[in-house]
Amino acid sequence: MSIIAEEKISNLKNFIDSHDNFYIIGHKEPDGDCISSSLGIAEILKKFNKKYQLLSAGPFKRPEIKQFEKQFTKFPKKNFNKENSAVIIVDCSEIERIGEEIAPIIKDYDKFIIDHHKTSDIDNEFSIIYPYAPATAYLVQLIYESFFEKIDSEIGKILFFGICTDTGFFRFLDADSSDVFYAISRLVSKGANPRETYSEINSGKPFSTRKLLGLMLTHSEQYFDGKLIVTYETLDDTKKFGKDGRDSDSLYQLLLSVDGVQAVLFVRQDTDKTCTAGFRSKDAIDVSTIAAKFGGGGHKNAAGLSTEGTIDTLLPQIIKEFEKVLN
Ligand SMILES: [Mn+2]
Repeated sequence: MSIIAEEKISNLKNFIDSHDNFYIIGHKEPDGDCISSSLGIAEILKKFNKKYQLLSAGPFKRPEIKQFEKQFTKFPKKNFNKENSAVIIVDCSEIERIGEEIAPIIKDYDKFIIDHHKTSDIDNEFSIIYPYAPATAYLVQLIYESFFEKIDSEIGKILFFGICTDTGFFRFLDADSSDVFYAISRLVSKGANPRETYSEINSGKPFSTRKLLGLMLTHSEQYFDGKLIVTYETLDDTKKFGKDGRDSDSLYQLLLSVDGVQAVLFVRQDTDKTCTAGFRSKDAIDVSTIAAKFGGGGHKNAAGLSTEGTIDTLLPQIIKEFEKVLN
């Protein structure tokens, strides 16, 4: 049983049939789901004897996707003719998120979108968008299986990796996800290895990211009887330990596991005058509305913003907004 309507599958089949060449592209700052979905679509196109180029604005910062970087280029190696070529966009519904340099290049081609982001309100014959799908790689698996029935072992492993990254290794899946587990079991029966994949995703991190994590934990403070935990990263912290990236996922995970916490706020001083903030929350608290008050946005339980200001001025303002919903 597939959550994807048959009509949607035949729309995609028609789209593939009516073009010879394809650009495949996902969002900038790619993650495992974005990369594995792109590779899954490439495999499908290969089986239909179509030409394709894998594009990504990068950067390939996450250690677990590094091994796939050489299969992607930032710009097309050669330009496909607009008459018989098209773009398939995965794990992304907004052209801006593809990257500002690449967006103008693909602008005039026919496009088909495969995505699971909640921000998307596109629903036409050139899209397969299911916001309740836990990963785009899961949608790509279902598409693949509807075209070819049995999945090949190599691509099965890659799609499994994509589903694992977006579901936090199944931690974000709810009780209603038996269909997802059935799909996963088909991948495991084809050779996908949960233990190896977990170790691939959770290793290779630079030591400095652990030191930075330590600083963030030391800076953290509780507010409103512990319902909110706040931490920050100064320019000095970044200089010391932040050059090789950070591990925000681990930070949020550690702080959200504290007894009584409902939301976590993280503010980073990016430049002398600008800050980035990240928000995470548990079920009831909607952090996207708080982020929106400062020009940001996102999902109910995960949001972010970039704005002018310093940690000293911005933090108290955001905490004040939290006070309204947490006190
Ligand atoms: Mn995704």
